Amino acid sequence: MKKKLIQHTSGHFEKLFHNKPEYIFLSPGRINIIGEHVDYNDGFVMPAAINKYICFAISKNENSECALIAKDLNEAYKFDLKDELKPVDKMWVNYILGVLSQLKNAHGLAQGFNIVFSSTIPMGAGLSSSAALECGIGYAMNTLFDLGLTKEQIALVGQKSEHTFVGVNCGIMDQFASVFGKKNKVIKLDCNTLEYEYYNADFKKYSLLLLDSNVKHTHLTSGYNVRRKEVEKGLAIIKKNFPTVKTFRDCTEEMVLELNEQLGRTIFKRCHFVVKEIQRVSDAAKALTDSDFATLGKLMSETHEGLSKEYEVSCEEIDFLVDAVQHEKTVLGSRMMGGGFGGCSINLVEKGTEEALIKTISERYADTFGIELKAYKVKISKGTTLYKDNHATIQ
Ligand code: GAF
Repeated sequence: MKKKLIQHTSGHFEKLFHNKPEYIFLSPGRINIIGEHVDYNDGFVMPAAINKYICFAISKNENSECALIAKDLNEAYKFDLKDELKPVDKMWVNYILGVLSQLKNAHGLAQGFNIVFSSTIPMGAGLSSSAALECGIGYAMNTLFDLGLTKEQIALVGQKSEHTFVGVNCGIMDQFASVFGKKNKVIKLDCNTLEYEYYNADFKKYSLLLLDSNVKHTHLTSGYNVRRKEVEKGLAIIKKNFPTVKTFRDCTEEMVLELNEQLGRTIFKRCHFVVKEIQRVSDAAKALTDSDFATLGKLMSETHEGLSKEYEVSCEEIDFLVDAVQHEKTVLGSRMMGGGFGGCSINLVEKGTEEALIKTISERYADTFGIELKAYKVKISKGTTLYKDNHATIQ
Protein backbone atom coordinates (compact mmCIF):
# COMPACT_ATOMS: atom_id res chain seq x y z
CA MET A 1 0.00 0.00 0.00
CA LYS A 2 2.89 2.36 0.86
CA LYS A 3 4.69 1.47 -2.39
CA LYS A 4 1.51 2.06 -4.37
CA LEU A 5 1.00 5.45 -2.75
CA ILE A 6 4.58 6.46 -3.56
CA GLN A 7 4.33 5.32 -7.19
CA HIS A 8 1.01 7.05 -7.59
CA THR A 9 2.27 10.36 -6.13
CA SER A 10 5.61 10.28 -7.90
CA GLY A 11 3.98 9.28 -11.20
CA HIS A 12 1.60 12.20 -11.01
CA PHE A 13 4.48 14.58 -10.30
CA GLU A 14 6.34 13.31 -13.37
CA LYS A 15 3.26 13.69 -15.53
CA LEU A 16 2.76 17.32 -14.45
CA PHE A 17 6.36 18.52 -14.28
CA HIS A 18 8.01 16.20 -16.87
CA ASN A 19 10.75 15.17 -14.44
CA LYS A 20 11.12 12.79 -11.55
CA PRO A 21 10.67 14.50 -8.17
CA GLU A 22 13.95 15.31 -6.42
CA TYR A 23 12.64 14.09 -3.07
CA ILE A 24 9.92 11.89 -1.67
CA PHE A 25 8.75 12.20 1.93
CA LEU A 26 6.27 10.19 3.97
CA SER A 27 4.41 11.61 6.94
CA PRO A 28 2.12 9.35 9.01
CA GLY A 29 -1.22 9.71 10.76
CA ARG A 30 -1.49 8.75 14.41
CA ILE A 31 -3.52 6.84 16.93
CA ASN A 32 -3.67 7.52 20.65
CA ILE A 33 -3.88 4.65 23.12
CA ILE A 34 -4.94 6.88 26.00
CA GLY A 35 -4.59 10.47 27.26
CA GLU A 36 -7.26 12.40 25.40
CA HIS A 37 -7.73 16.16 25.68
CA VAL A 38 -4.91 16.37 28.18
CA ASP A 39 -2.07 17.48 25.90
CA TYR A 40 -3.13 21.13 26.25
CA ASN A 41 -3.64 20.51 29.99
CA ASP A 42 0.01 19.67 30.72
CA GLY A 43 -0.81 15.98 30.97
CA PHE A 44 0.68 12.82 29.48
CA VAL A 45 -0.45 11.16 26.25
CA MET A 46 0.34 7.80 24.61
CA PRO A 47 0.14 8.19 20.84
CA ALA A 48 1.88 6.32 18.02
CA ALA A 49 2.39 6.89 14.31
CA ILE A 50 0.55 4.45 12.03
CA ASN A 51 1.03 2.89 8.61
CA LYS A 52 -1.19 5.42 6.86
CA TYR A 53 0.67 8.27 5.24
CA ILE A 54 0.71 11.41 3.20
CA CYS A 55 3.30 11.08 0.47
CA PHE A 56 5.00 14.23 -0.86
CA ALA A 57 6.85 14.35 -4.19
CA ILE A 58 8.92 17.54 -4.32
CA SER A 59 11.45 19.40 -6.47
CA LYS A 60 12.97 22.82 -6.04
CA ASN A 61 12.68 25.19 -8.98
CA GLU A 62 14.70 28.16 -10.19
CA ASN A 63 12.39 30.99 -9.16
CA SER A 64 10.28 32.00 -6.13
CA GLU A 65 7.03 30.46 -7.35
CA CYS A 66 5.47 27.47 -5.63
CA ALA A 67 2.87 25.00 -6.81
CA LEU A 68 0.95 22.78 -4.39
CA ILE A 69 -1.00 19.94 -5.99
CA ALA A 70 -3.45 17.98 -3.80
CA LYS A 71 -3.80 14.93 -6.02
CA ASP A 72 -6.68 13.31 -4.11
CA LEU A 73 -8.75 16.49 -4.12
CA ASN A 74 -7.85 17.27 -7.70
CA GLU A 75 -6.98 20.80 -6.62
CA ALA A 76 -3.96 23.06 -7.03
CA TYR A 77 -2.76 26.25 -5.39
CA LYS A 78 0.02 28.51 -6.67
CA PHE A 79 1.74 31.39 -4.93
CA ASP A 80 4.93 33.40 -4.92
CA LEU A 81 7.26 33.41 -1.92
CA LYS A 82 7.88 37.12 -2.59
CA ASP A 83 4.28 37.80 -1.49
CA GLU A 84 3.10 37.79 2.10
CA LEU A 85 1.64 34.40 3.04
CA LYS A 86 -1.83 34.77 4.54
CA PRO A 87 -4.70 32.33 5.26
CA VAL A 88 -6.91 31.63 2.25
CA ASP A 89 -10.36 30.08 1.92
CA LYS A 90 -9.07 26.54 1.26
CA MET A 91 -8.43 24.64 4.46
CA TRP A 92 -5.82 22.20 3.10
CA VAL A 93 -3.79 25.12 1.77
CA ASN A 94 -3.82 26.83 5.17
CA TYR A 95 -2.16 23.89 6.94
CA ILE A 96 0.72 24.25 4.49
CA LEU A 97 0.89 28.04 4.30
CA GLY A 98 0.85 28.24 8.10
CA VAL A 99 4.08 26.23 8.17
CA LEU A 100 5.68 28.04 5.24
CA SER A 101 4.92 31.49 6.59
CA GLN A 102 6.75 30.69 9.87
CA LEU A 103 9.72 29.23 8.01
CA LYS A 104 9.80 32.16 5.62
CA ASN A 105 9.80 34.65 8.51
CA ALA A 106 12.43 32.79 10.51
CA HIS A 107 14.68 31.49 7.73
CA GLY A 108 13.89 33.65 4.73
CA LEU A 109 12.61 30.89 2.42
CA ALA A 110 12.97 32.36 -1.05
CA GLN A 111 13.49 29.54 -3.53
CA GLY A 112 10.34 28.09 -5.08
CA PHE A 113 9.31 24.42 -5.29
CA ASN A 114 6.66 22.15 -6.72
CA ILE A 115 4.83 19.64 -4.54
CA VAL A 116 2.41 16.87 -5.37
CA PHE A 117 0.91 15.05 -2.40
CA SER A 118 -1.48 12.18 -1.97
CA SER A 119 -2.69 10.30 1.10
CA THR A 120 -3.90 7.02 2.56
CA ILE A 121 -4.93 8.69 5.84
CA PRO A 122 -8.72 8.97 5.80
CA MET A 123 -9.68 12.63 6.21
CA GLY A 124 -11.92 13.62 9.12
CA ALA A 125 -11.44 10.25 10.81
CA GLY A 126 -9.51 11.65 13.76
CA LEU A 127 -6.22 10.17 12.52
CA SER A 128 -4.56 13.56 12.18
CA SER A 129 -4.12 13.92 8.48
CA SER A 130 -3.70 17.64 9.22
CA ALA A 131 -0.69 17.09 11.50
CA ALA A 132 0.79 14.73 8.90
CA LEU A 133 0.42 17.48 6.30
CA GLU A 134 1.99 20.17 8.50
CA CYS A 135 4.84 17.98 9.68
CA GLY A 136 5.52 16.57 6.22
CA ILE A 137 5.88 20.07 4.81
CA GLY A 138 8.02 21.25 7.74
CA TYR A 139 10.27 18.20 7.48
CA ALA A 140 10.56 18.59 3.71
CA MET A 141 11.49 22.28 3.87
CA ASN A 142 14.03 21.51 6.58
CA THR A 143 15.64 18.93 4.30
CA LEU A 144 15.43 20.85 1.02
CA PHE A 145 16.81 24.10 2.40
CA ASP A 146 18.95 22.77 5.23
CA LEU A 147 17.20 24.88 7.87
CA GLY A 148 18.71 23.03 10.84
CA LEU A 149 15.39 22.49 12.64
CA THR A 150 15.11 19.77 15.27
CA LYS A 151 12.24 17.29 15.16
CA GLU A 152 10.70 19.06 18.15
CA GLN A 153 10.84 22.39 16.31
CA ILE A 154 9.15 20.83 13.28
CA ALA A 155 6.32 19.57 15.50
CA LEU A 156 5.94 22.98 17.16
CA VAL A 157 5.84 24.75 13.80
CA GLY A 158 3.04 22.38 12.75
CA GLN A 159 1.08 23.10 15.91
CA LYS A 160 1.47 26.86 15.47
CA SER A 161 0.27 26.61 11.90
CA GLU A 162 -2.95 25.08 13.19
CA HIS A 163 -3.37 27.87 15.76
CA THR A 164 -2.65 30.76 13.43
CA PHE A 165 -3.82 29.67 9.96
CA VAL A 166 -6.55 27.13 10.79
CA GLY A 167 -8.03 28.43 14.04
CA VAL A 168 -7.83 25.24 16.13
CA ASN A 169 -5.97 25.77 19.40
CA CYS A 170 -4.73 22.19 19.42
CA GLY A 171 -2.15 20.68 21.74
CA ILE A 172 1.14 19.15 20.60
CA MET A 173 0.19 15.45 20.60
CA ASP A 174 -0.64 14.93 16.93
CA GLN A 175 2.37 16.70 15.47
CA PHE A 176 4.69 15.10 18.00
CA ALA A 177 3.41 11.61 17.18
CA SER A 178 3.69 12.19 13.46
CA VAL A 179 7.32 13.34 13.69
CA PHE A 180 8.62 11.13 16.55
CA GLY A 181 6.77 7.91 15.67
CA LYS A 182 8.85 4.69 15.78
CA LYS A 183 8.05 1.26 14.40
CA ASN A 184 6.27 -0.89 17.00
CA LYS A 185 6.64 1.76 19.71
CA VAL A 186 4.11 3.84 21.60
CA ILE A 187 5.31 7.24 22.78
CA LYS A 188 4.61 8.36 26.31
CA LEU A 189 4.86 12.12 26.01
CA ASP A 190 4.97 14.58 28.86
CA CYS A 191 3.17 17.53 27.28
CA ASN A 192 4.51 19.91 29.89
CA THR A 193 8.23 19.35 29.28
CA LEU A 194 8.08 17.52 25.92
CA GLU A 195 10.18 14.74 27.42
CA TYR A 196 9.21 11.37 26.06
CA GLU A 197 9.91 7.67 26.28
CA TYR A 198 9.08 4.79 23.98
CA TYR A 199 7.13 1.73 25.12
CA ASN A 200 6.99 -1.55 23.23
CA ALA A 201 3.71 -1.70 21.40
CA ASP A 202 3.47 -5.41 21.94
CA PHE A 203 -0.14 -6.25 22.63
CA LYS A 204 0.53 -10.03 22.44
CA LYS A 205 -2.80 -11.80 21.82
CA TYR A 206 -4.50 -8.47 21.05
CA SER A 207 -4.53 -5.95 18.27
CA LEU A 208 -5.72 -2.39 17.79
CA LEU A 209 -8.78 -1.99 15.63
CA LEU A 210 -10.19 1.37 14.59
CA LEU A 211 -13.89 1.65 13.82
CA ASP A 212 -14.55 4.74 11.75
CA SER A 213 -17.99 6.24 12.36
CA ASN A 214 -17.69 8.00 9.01
CA VAL A 215 -19.14 11.15 10.59
CA LYS A 216 -17.49 14.43 11.40
CA HIS A 217 -19.73 16.89 13.21
CA THR A 218 -19.13 20.47 12.25
CA HIS A 219 -18.78 21.81 15.77
CA LEU A 220 -15.40 20.05 16.12
CA THR A 221 -13.41 23.30 15.87
CA SER A 222 -15.71 25.39 18.01
CA GLY A 223 -16.28 22.59 20.55
CA TYR A 224 -12.55 22.04 20.89
CA ASN A 225 -11.77 25.69 21.48
CA VAL A 226 -14.65 26.01 23.97
CA ARG A 227 -13.27 23.07 26.00
CA ARG A 228 -9.91 24.81 26.17
CA LYS A 229 -11.53 27.95 27.56
CA GLU A 230 -13.55 25.95 30.10
CA VAL A 231 -10.54 24.15 31.53
CA GLU A 232 -8.51 27.37 31.63
CA LYS A 233 -11.28 28.92 33.70
CA GLY A 234 -11.39 25.85 35.95
CA LEU A 235 -7.64 25.82 36.48
CA ALA A 236 -7.65 29.51 37.43
CA ILE A 237 -10.20 28.77 40.19
CA ILE A 238 -8.24 25.74 41.41
CA LYS A 239 -4.99 27.75 41.51
CA LYS A 240 -6.63 30.51 43.52
CA ASN A 241 -7.76 28.00 46.13
CA PHE A 242 -4.64 25.85 46.08
CA PRO A 243 -1.62 28.12 45.43
CA THR A 244 0.76 25.16 45.13
CA VAL A 245 -1.02 24.08 41.95
CA LYS A 246 0.71 25.29 38.80
CA THR A 247 -0.86 22.96 36.24
CA PHE A 248 -3.50 20.22 36.17
CA ARG A 249 -0.69 17.85 36.86
CA ASP A 250 -0.43 19.13 40.44
CA CYS A 251 -4.16 18.75 41.00
CA THR A 252 -5.76 15.89 42.89
CA GLU A 253 -9.26 14.55 42.51
CA GLU A 254 -9.94 15.63 46.11
CA MET A 255 -9.13 19.26 45.29
CA VAL A 256 -11.57 19.26 42.38
CA LEU A 257 -14.26 17.56 44.49
CA GLU A 258 -13.78 20.13 47.22
CA LEU A 259 -14.33 22.98 44.73
CA ASN A 260 -17.39 21.36 43.16
CA GLU A 261 -19.69 24.28 43.95
CA GLN A 262 -17.26 27.08 43.12
CA LEU A 263 -16.44 25.50 39.76
CA GLY A 264 -20.07 25.04 38.79
CA ARG A 265 -21.47 21.87 37.20
CA THR A 266 -19.96 22.14 33.72
CA ILE A 267 -16.46 23.30 34.67
CA PHE A 268 -16.36 20.78 37.50
CA LYS A 269 -17.04 17.93 35.06
CA ARG A 270 -14.35 19.14 32.64
CA CYS A 271 -11.71 19.48 35.39
CA HIS A 272 -12.64 16.17 36.99
CA PHE A 273 -12.16 14.42 33.66
CA VAL A 274 -8.75 16.02 33.09
CA VAL A 275 -7.40 15.08 36.53
CA LYS A 276 -8.62 11.47 36.20
CA GLU A 277 -7.34 11.14 32.63
CA ILE A 278 -3.83 12.30 33.54
CA GLN A 279 -3.77 9.59 36.23
CA ARG A 280 -5.13 6.97 33.80
CA VAL A 281 -2.20 7.50 31.41
CA SER A 282 0.30 6.62 34.12
CA ASP A 283 -1.75 3.55 35.04
CA ALA A 284 -1.98 2.57 31.37
CA ALA A 285 1.79 2.88 30.88
CA LYS A 286 2.28 0.48 33.79
CA ALA A 287 -0.35 -1.90 32.42
CA LEU A 288 1.37 -1.92 29.03
CA THR A 289 4.76 -2.61 30.60
CA ASP A 290 3.26 -5.47 32.63
CA SER A 291 1.33 -6.81 29.60
CA ASP A 292 -1.78 -6.41 31.74
CA PHE A 293 -4.18 -5.89 28.85
CA ALA A 294 -7.34 -6.40 30.89
CA THR A 295 -6.38 -3.33 32.95
CA LEU A 296 -5.34 -1.38 29.87
CA GLY A 297 -8.70 -2.12 28.22
CA LYS A 298 -10.59 -1.16 31.35
CA LEU A 299 -8.75 2.18 31.49
CA MET A 300 -9.58 2.86 27.83
CA SER A 301 -13.25 2.25 28.52
CA GLU A 302 -13.15 4.54 31.57
CA THR A 303 -11.62 7.22 29.37
CA HIS A 304 -14.55 6.93 27.01
CA GLU A 305 -17.05 7.25 29.82
CA GLY A 306 -15.31 10.47 30.91
CA LEU A 307 -15.03 11.89 27.39
CA SER A 308 -18.68 11.19 26.75
CA LYS A 309 -20.29 12.19 30.05
CA GLU A 310 -17.88 14.68 31.62
CA TYR A 311 -15.89 16.25 28.81
CA GLU A 312 -18.83 15.87 26.40
CA VAL A 313 -16.83 15.56 23.19
CA SER A 314 -18.28 12.29 21.93
CA CYS A 315 -21.38 11.96 19.76
CA GLU A 316 -24.27 9.55 19.26
CA GLU A 317 -22.53 7.53 16.56
CA ILE A 318 -19.29 7.03 18.50
CA ASP A 319 -21.14 6.23 21.74
CA PHE A 320 -23.04 3.62 19.78
CA LEU A 321 -19.84 2.02 18.51
CA VAL A 322 -18.31 1.92 21.98
CA ASP A 323 -21.51 0.55 23.57
CA ALA A 324 -21.90 -2.03 20.84
CA VAL A 325 -18.60 -3.76 21.70
CA GLN A 326 -19.00 -3.56 25.50
CA HIS A 327 -20.43 -7.06 25.78
CA GLU A 328 -18.12 -8.70 23.25
CA LYS A 329 -15.79 -11.03 25.17
CA THR A 330 -13.14 -10.51 22.49
CA VAL A 331 -12.90 -6.75 23.14
CA LEU A 332 -10.94 -5.61 26.20
CA GLY A 333 -11.46 -1.87 25.81
CA SER A 334 -12.99 0.71 23.53
CA ARG A 335 -13.12 4.49 23.39
CA MET A 336 -13.44 7.47 21.14
CA MET A 337 -10.09 8.77 19.91
CA GLY A 338 -8.79 12.24 19.11
CA GLY A 339 -10.64 15.55 19.25
CA GLY A 340 -14.06 13.89 19.15
CA PHE A 341 -17.44 14.82 17.66
CA GLY A 342 -17.01 11.96 15.19
CA GLY A 343 -14.03 10.07 13.78
CA CYS A 344 -12.91 6.68 15.07
CA SER A 345 -13.18 4.52 18.14
CA ILE A 346 -10.03 2.62 19.12
CA ASN A 347 -10.54 -0.95 20.30
CA LEU A 348 -8.29 -3.51 21.94
CA VAL A 349 -9.46 -6.73 20.32
CA GLU A 350 -8.42 -10.37 20.47
CA LYS A 351 -6.37 -11.17 17.34
CA GLY A 352 -8.23 -13.24 14.77
CA THR A 353 -11.66 -12.04 15.85
CA GLU A 354 -11.56 -8.66 14.10
CA GLU A 355 -13.40 -9.62 10.92
CA ALA A 356 -16.34 -11.16 12.77
CA LEU A 357 -16.57 -8.11 14.99
CA ILE A 358 -16.44 -5.70 12.05
CA LYS A 359 -19.25 -7.65 10.36
CA THR A 360 -21.54 -7.60 13.39
CA ILE A 361 -20.98 -3.96 14.26
CA SER A 362 -21.22 -2.77 10.63
CA GLU A 363 -24.66 -4.34 10.26
CA ARG A 364 -25.95 -2.84 13.50
CA TYR A 365 -24.43 0.55 12.68
CA ALA A 366 -25.96 0.63 9.22
CA ASP A 367 -29.35 -0.42 10.63
CA THR A 368 -29.29 2.34 13.23
CA PHE A 369 -27.75 5.28 11.36
CA GLY A 370 -27.87 4.27 7.71
CA ILE A 371 -24.13 4.96 7.55
CA GLU A 372 -21.43 2.63 6.27
CA LEU A 373 -18.89 1.75 8.95
CA LYS A 374 -15.22 1.63 7.98
CA ALA A 375 -12.61 -0.32 9.89
CA TYR A 376 -8.81 -0.15 9.96
CA LYS A 377 -6.37 -2.68 11.42
CA VAL A 378 -3.41 -0.40 11.92
CA LYS A 379 0.28 -1.12 12.41
CA ILE A 380 2.51 1.15 14.42
CA SER A 381 5.21 2.61 12.27
CA LYS A 382 7.90 5.24 12.00
CA GLY A 383 7.45 9.00 11.93
CA THR A 384 7.91 11.55 9.17
CA THR A 385 10.80 10.57 6.95
CA LEU A 386 12.74 11.29 3.79
CA TYR A 387 11.96 8.22 1.73
CA LYS A 388 14.06 8.93 -1.29
CA ASP A 389 16.15 11.61 -2.98
CA ASN A 390 17.22 11.64 -6.59
CA HIS A 391 20.82 10.76 -5.78
CA ALA A 392 20.44 7.90 -3.36
CA THR A 393 17.83 5.52 -2.14
CA ILE A 394 17.37 6.14 1.56
CA GLN A 395 15.27 3.10 2.32
C1 GAF B 1 -6.94 16.81 18.55
C2 GAF B 1 -5.83 17.81 18.85
F1 GAF B 1 -5.22 18.22 17.71
C3 GAF B 1 -4.81 17.24 19.83
O1 GAF B 1 -3.89 18.23 20.19
C4 GAF B 1 -5.48 16.64 21.07
O2 GAF B 1 -5.90 17.64 21.95
C5 GAF B 1 -6.65 15.74 20.67
O3 GAF B 1 -7.54 16.37 19.77
C6 GAF B 1 -7.44 15.28 21.87
O4 GAF B 1 -6.65 14.52 22.70
O5 GAF B 1 -6.46 15.72 17.84
